[in-house]
Amino acid sequence: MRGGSTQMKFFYIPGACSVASHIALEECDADYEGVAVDVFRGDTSSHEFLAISPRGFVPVLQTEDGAITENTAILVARQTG
Ligand SMILES: N[C@@H](CCC(=O)N[C@@H](CS)C(=O)NCC(=O)O)C(=O)O
Repeated sequence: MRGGSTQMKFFYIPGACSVASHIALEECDADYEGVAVDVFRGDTSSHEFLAISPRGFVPVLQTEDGAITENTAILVARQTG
């Protein structure tokens, strides 16, 4: 993971379905910061997280153009963008 002011943030739960998008980000050498979400601590129902992901789910890829949720959408966005 590398630094940078327009760096994307990727919210994931280790070992959860977000691993599909996580692998894709690594495979395409994307410039992003990984943010591990602790579901057992209640992170997915925190106000901060719900402001980013209103359904309270990972994965979320936060970009300068907004947040992308759903593995499929993230995979397509990385493939086409
Ligand atoms: N269809 C969604 C599924 C998202 C989903 O179910 N995420 C789960 C982890 S696999 C989650 O964030 N759960 C958090 C919770 O239940 O609080 C996708 O593929 O992105």
